Amino acid sequence: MRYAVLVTGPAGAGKSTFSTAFATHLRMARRTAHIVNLDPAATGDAFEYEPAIDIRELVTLEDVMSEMGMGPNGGLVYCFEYLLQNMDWLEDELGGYDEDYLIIDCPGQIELYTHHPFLPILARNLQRMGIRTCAAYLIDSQFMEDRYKFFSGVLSAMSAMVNLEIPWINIMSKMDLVSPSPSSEGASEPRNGRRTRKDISRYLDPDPLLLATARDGRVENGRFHELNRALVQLIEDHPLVSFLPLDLTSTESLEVVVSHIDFTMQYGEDEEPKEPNDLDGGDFPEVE
Ligand SMILES: Nc1nc2c(ncn2[C@@H]2O[C@H](COP(=O)(O)OP(=O)(O)O)[C@@H](O)[C@H]2O)c(=O)[nH]1
Ligand SMILES: [Mg+2]
Repeated sequence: MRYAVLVTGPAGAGKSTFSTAFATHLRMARRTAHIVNLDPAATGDAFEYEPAIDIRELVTLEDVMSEMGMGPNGGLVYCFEYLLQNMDWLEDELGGYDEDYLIIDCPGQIELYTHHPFLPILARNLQRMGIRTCAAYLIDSQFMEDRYKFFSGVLSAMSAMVNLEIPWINIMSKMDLVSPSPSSEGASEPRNGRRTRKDISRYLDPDPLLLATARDGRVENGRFHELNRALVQLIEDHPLVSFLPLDLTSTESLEVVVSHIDFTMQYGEDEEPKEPNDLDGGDFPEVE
């Protein structure tokens, strides 16, 4: 059985960094892992080691822009359409990998997740090739600095999730940047600009009331009140999205995320289905 994880999410979320750490982790556990780069705009030094398969061998954004006279956004869409028309190229490239774990590092154009059929078509093709596929959607922990930005991230994750009909997990990346303050544990609001565990858990398991309450004591803009209320209702009625915290400075945190991905794909079909380690996300326990 072959496995593939689509590593998705907006630009700068940490997809390439996570893909590399994930591959290194699997290799250290003596599992064969290969990185597949599907970002035609990735710069040469984006990876610590060479991707096994690289869309840039088929098409690069640079060439499309210079040869077709396209801008970066149109150029990217052209690149994906070109890849979809050349699925046999990908199939040939993938043909050499048996019994393996493919980590597919996707580009960050948000349109790809919300509007464009690229990822659903790609996922269907992988499944047709007999590759068991799941997706991980990353958002940057820095989104928690701005509730509106955070909820726009939540809504993008939801939209991507309903478009892509495969098993899915959401990851809050770069948790090393938001270590909770040990002295104010249990308090509900950040103190001295530091976040508390309870505060963080309201984001990992998104609490729609964060949207409804004013921040920094400022009065909410009345025009958006109704819209925010509708969004609160939507998220309450469809609690589809919660985030696993990922702190790449902690091996344990990476292990928890990997065990969830393994569980999502039921990795190792001959074994008993495994329960993921530490369902509550390790360092950031849920609160009632
Ligand atoms: N502090 C911190 N920075 C990170 C982490 N992961 C990625 N970054 C930084 O975030 C930026 C974007 O990362 P990259 O992996 O290229 O994001 P991508 O566009 O989603 O592939 C880079 O400057 C990385 O060094 C992390 O876990 N912690
Ligand atoms: Mg990248």
